[in-house]
Amino acid sequence: MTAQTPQPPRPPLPLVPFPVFAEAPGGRMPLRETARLHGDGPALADLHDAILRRTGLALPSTRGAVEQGDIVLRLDPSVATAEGYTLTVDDHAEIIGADAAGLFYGIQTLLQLVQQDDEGWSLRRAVVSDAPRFGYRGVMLDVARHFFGVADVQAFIDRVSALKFNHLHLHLSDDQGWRMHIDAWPLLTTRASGSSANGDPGGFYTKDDYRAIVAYAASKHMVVVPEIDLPGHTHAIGLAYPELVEAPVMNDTLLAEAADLGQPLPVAGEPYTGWGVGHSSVRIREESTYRFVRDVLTELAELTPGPYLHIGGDEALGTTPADFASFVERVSALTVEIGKTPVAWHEVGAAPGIAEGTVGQYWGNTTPAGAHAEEARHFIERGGTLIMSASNVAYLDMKYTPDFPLGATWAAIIDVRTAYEWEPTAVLDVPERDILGVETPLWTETLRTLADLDLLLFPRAAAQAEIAWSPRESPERTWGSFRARVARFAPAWRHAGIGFHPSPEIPWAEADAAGTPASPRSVARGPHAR
Ligand code: TNX
Repeated sequence: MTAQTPQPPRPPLPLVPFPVFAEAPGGRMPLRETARLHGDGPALADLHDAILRRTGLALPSTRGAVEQGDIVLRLDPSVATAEGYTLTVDDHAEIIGADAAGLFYGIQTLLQLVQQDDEGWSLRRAVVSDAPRFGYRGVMLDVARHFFGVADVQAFIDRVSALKFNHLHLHLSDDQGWRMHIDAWPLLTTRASGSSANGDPGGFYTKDDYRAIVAYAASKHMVVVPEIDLPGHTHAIGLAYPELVEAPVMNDTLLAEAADLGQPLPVAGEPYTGWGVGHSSVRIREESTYRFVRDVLTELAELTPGPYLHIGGDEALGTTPADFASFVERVSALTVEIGKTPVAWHEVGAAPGIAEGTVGQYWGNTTPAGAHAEEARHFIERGGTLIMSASNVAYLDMKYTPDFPLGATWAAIIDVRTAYEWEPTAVLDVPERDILGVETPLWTETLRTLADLDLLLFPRAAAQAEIAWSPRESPERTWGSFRARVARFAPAWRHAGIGFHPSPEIPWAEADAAGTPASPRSVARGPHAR
């Protein structure tokens, strides 16, 4: 036997979310303009376009024999469970998807192996096999507090689908504005969509706009989950149809915050531009309200191929428990009747008779307060499941640091480490089978542009993606491993024009020195004040 010099452990491959299995044999496969792509369908076009965007190489496709340096895409349901794939990079690269989504995710992983050094572009050699932990991996975008047009939403989809998120929850209505055209109630868009938080201009989606978002999302294997927030968060409806809403009801927090922030209080029939919550409600005892809700949900369901309709239910602070229960019981049943699975914020679990199978979205703390845990568990008792969005770790509109220029602080200050170190099954101590998945919400009271969204999303959305996708027991599911891996995303993010927050918690510079030089076109955007 010859004595072996112990080798330092190789750093993990720079992959986020980290796969179920990923080995780095070391070395590289050059990526040259002579490489060819094998495969067909949308995955082939995705791969071609993504490599072009990242490297400038326009690789041709071929039906010929596989040669060194080529990239092969194929489907084989036996390689993994749903959305899974295998990937090897050796003298050629091969991705085998268990299904079309798996192929798409294999491509996203392959793109994370792209590097550039003195010898040009290459792929790190790798052996990967992978499939998600949770079937529901969501991101919520609040397009009500500030409106984001179709192009911005598509750019948002590009960003989060690359991290293997597969549900896009669109918060389409709130006190500050209504964002979805409804044929049966046309004044919603002519009278209730022009406003936003802070007095900024609003906007709305035509049905074609919404279809375009749904189709684009589907092309990136994302399901749109539309939300109409009811019975509260409905001040804007009153700008169009005053007979559907109650007069504003003030609460102490609203009054204190409005005074503190110098924001106006809600006035019936006028656009609400502050950030306060809990002051509005539709009229729960009027039949016309249910005609309205039925029309809106029916039209939305017709445009939505995914299984879910989110009916809101949060912060109905001016509504009695009995009225609230009767409303959400009726509306959850109506949603089922329309053929969709209702999703609702966890407060809806306070109603004894919510429709069976309703999915609850938990937004309380990782140490649940008051009745939150009980309300959330009631969804499970009614045959439903839970989406975990614990606000003190998963709310990406919270500031990274107390003095961060954008974002809120009410739930917590969420630095990158806090966003990374939480476990969805531990929050309410429920078994994994009762958890549909994880969602990271981005509320937009303080966010007006795609650049604002980027700053709050990156790098924390990468942390949430790993919680949603990677196995709990993986040796790389540690903060130390994550921060080293995510640091290596900086060049690709800069190249894609993503102005991430250069948090000092992440060793960006070391990763830059160790690997890929930044593209000359790139711009690092730091936090920016208005
Ligand atoms: C709470 S938690 C809300 C939203 C706000 C957000 C701001 C929950 C379901 N609702 O109405 O936009 O806080 O962080």
